[in-house]
Amino acid sequence: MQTWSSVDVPRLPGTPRPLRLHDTATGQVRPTAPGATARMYVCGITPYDATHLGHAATYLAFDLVNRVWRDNGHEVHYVQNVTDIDEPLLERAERDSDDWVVLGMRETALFREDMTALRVLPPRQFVGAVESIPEIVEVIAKLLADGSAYRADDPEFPDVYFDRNATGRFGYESGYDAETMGKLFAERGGDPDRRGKRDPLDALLWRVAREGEPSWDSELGAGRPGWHIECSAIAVNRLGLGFDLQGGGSDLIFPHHEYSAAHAEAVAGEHPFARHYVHAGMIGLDGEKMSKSRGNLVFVSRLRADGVDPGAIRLALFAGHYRENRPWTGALLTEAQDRLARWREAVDRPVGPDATGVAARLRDHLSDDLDTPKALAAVDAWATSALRREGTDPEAPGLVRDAVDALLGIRL
Ligand code: 5CA
Ligand code: ZN
Repeated sequence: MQTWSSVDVPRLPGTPRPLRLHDTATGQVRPTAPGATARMYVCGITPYDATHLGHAATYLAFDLVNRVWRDNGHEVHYVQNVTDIDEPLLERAERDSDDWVVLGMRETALFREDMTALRVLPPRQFVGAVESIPEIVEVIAKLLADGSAYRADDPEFPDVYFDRNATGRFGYESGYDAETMGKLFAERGGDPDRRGKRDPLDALLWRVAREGEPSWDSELGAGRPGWHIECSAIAVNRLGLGFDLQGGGSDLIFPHHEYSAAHAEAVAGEHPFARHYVHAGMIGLDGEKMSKSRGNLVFVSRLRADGVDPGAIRLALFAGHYRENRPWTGALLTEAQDRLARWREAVDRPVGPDATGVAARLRDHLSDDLDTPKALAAVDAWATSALRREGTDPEAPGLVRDAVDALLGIRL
């Protein structure tokens, strides 16, 4: 699939700080330790509706990871998928008498536009599930061949399932107990009651064709892939095993990232799938998680159409910590618009207080598990001082402009 267009990132003077991030698998904030090229996979959208502020918050968090790594001199090999075939997409197309292919293409195009407007650095590879079916089939065939997968005991629909105990490590990524796993598996696309499975928590790898459903011919028989194997195959085939970061919202901790990891580790006989599992909190609206299925959505494209500066959307979402579940409110946006105006006014001055400390504090806070509230406060302090006409450094406004651009992705 075509990715979106890139934006220039200014290089900053001074000393970058290596990035530490919270890792779900260990429950700790640990240093990331990428080589010359940092390797990141972030789960992409299921394109049946427009990008809402929850999606945006998640992609913006990983955009900060990308920016901090680049500041540290790493190349970033960033891969993102698009789940352009899955149950929710088919259901929405059916509901609206739409063609699922056209629906997916339309929403993916809008997503690219939203990401471009938000100045999110694009993935190097933006990969659809449909275009990846041959490579996904290859991985499933390997899992079947080595006994990590099996056919459901159902002569009519012998779907392929993953034996969740194939690696002997199942559960290490989420750390959830059996009860939580059972509940989340059922809630988030799993099929615990499906007849013919060996264990209720075994996950679907290949769904044999049903009448009226899209399917692809393959050595597994006609059918379509399950969800977790999609990300597992797309990630490992581009980044290799043991890549630096697997990311997404916290609703993907289980089952999605647990199984993606288990599938890949079972095929390779190696551990781990990713060295960090990083999860963004959920953005809510009116007391509930913002979600397409609930319909309580604020779309990025709607705000853009209303003339909201995408920089203000960034600031509104960065006002809270990425790992916290937090609500979207009108007040949050108004405060962000005020802050953006203040910062712009401050950097538009010909001189200001010395700004080397601002760049250093931005780096300190962002490298500490993306502490954006403190990073914003550091810029606030400089802007307040500049607007009080303190400082006479002619370099300062330009340095703040570059630091906010490079590290927060906001053009002042
Ligand atoms: N296609 C799959 C991942 S492979 C999927 O989850 N798609 S999605 O469109 O439902 O979500 C896209 C990304 O946005 C995921 O990382 C998801 O965790 C995140 N996300 C969804 N809702 C919210 C929310 N309310 N707040 C924060 N992030 C969210
Ligand atoms: Zn995924």
